[in-house]
Amino acid sequence: MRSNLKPEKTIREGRLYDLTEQEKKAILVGVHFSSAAKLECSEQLDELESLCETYGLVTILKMPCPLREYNAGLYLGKGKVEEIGRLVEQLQCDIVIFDNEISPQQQRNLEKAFQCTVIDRTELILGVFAQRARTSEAKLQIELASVRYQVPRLRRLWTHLSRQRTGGSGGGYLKGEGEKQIEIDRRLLKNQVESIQKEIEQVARHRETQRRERERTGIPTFAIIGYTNVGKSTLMNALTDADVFVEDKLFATLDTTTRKFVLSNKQSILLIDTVGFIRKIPHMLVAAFKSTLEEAVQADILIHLVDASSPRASLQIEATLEILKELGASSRPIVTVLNKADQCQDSVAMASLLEKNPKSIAISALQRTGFDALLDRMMHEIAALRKTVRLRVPQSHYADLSDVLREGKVFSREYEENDILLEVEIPKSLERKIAHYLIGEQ
Ligand SMILES: Nc1nc2c(ncn2[C@@H]2O[C@H](COP(=O)(O)OP(=O)(O)OP(=O)(O)O)[C@@H](O)[C@H]2O)c(=O)[nH]1
Ligand SMILES: [Mg+2]
Repeated sequence: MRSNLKPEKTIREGRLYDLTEQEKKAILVGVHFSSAAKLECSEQLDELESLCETYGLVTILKMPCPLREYNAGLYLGKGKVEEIGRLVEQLQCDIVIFDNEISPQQQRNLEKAFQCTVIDRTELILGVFAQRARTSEAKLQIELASVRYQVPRLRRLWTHLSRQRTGGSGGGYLKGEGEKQIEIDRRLLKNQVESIQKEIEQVARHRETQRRERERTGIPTFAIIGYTNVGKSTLMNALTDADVFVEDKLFATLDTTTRKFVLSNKQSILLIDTVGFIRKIPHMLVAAFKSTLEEAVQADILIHLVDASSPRASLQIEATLEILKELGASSRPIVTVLNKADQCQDSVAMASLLEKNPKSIAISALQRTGFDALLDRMMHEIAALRKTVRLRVPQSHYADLSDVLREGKVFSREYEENDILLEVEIPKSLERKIAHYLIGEQ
């Protein structure tokens, strides 16, 4: 077995087990249940290849395999497993990556059959995140996700160690040592999960305070969300001086960045750059990044950025909307923005995207075109966030409304005995503050 699985080497360190520099050739395997689904399977393998490239693995072969019957032990049919085993040998590959999720048991059996490391898409995504996490919060989040991922797989890591120790000469360890170790390790991991969770909660509390603070000021917030690598950070940089890291690889951004921006009508807004989404995002990642993602989806308005030049644009839109639904954010106002218009060779594809997504706006974040239409639309969306209300406020309470008056636009002010009558346009986010004084609205 060429791979060297050691319990102390985990994805947490940003490397998939112990692959050395020369050992990084990968075979990618996807399955489809009908010949009609083969094209989609191949497209998904292209995305898996991008993930591999981001991680630093070289894809040698992509294999869309027809699957007639699910094999509980090996996932694929026996003949296919033998074929892949031979290819691993011939092509001197070090790792086989499955686009679909495989069970820890299947993983073990396949490693035995292929005589090399076998992982699935989830583990690769976790590896990519681990490698690219920069801030302490992102590091904590990925640590939590990978520890959760490791728990059911402990046996695999320890079986190897156990075999190694008992097999050699000079006594070694007793049979079953690995089993006992699994129990100890499971407990250790459980403690680890709890302590990381506590730290994350603390960060999340801080984030929540910041969010409340923003809500208090009533400045409208826009979150730029969308599939990974569509140009979210490029747009953020083009509109503000955020200087966010941009790269033509997946998951360049793992943290949210917020910047103030002033629209041409002098309206201040906050713009948030967010971590990108991906199809079949591992659940433990969504759970671990919940506080980061929540901050994004709780923005007043979502700018859903799409890479219109990608042949997979429609699938990516679907995947993004699906994740928004999971996060409970699909009812937020969404502005669909078709980016990379400069790179769209296929005008028919662009026209079809515009047709399928009515009211969407085409831009190039890189060449800064289409921005006027985008900014106009943003102003329009803000207007829809505001409403005009009539209030009766006792003079002694007038100071309570300082936020409302600062963020609102007062149309009329009349004095009546002890009260002040106001007609004022306010952000809907401040509605709670005026509820007590409301006498009418438009
Ligand atoms: N041609 C073209 N390329 C663009 C445009 N916008 C962004 N890009 C390129 O797309 C790649 C990804 O850009 P990012 O801004 O990092 O994308 P992102 O959505 O923030 O990606 P993640 O943070 O990884 O999710 C970079 O190579 C950008 O230069 C555009 O309008 N046209
Ligand atoms: Mg980014």
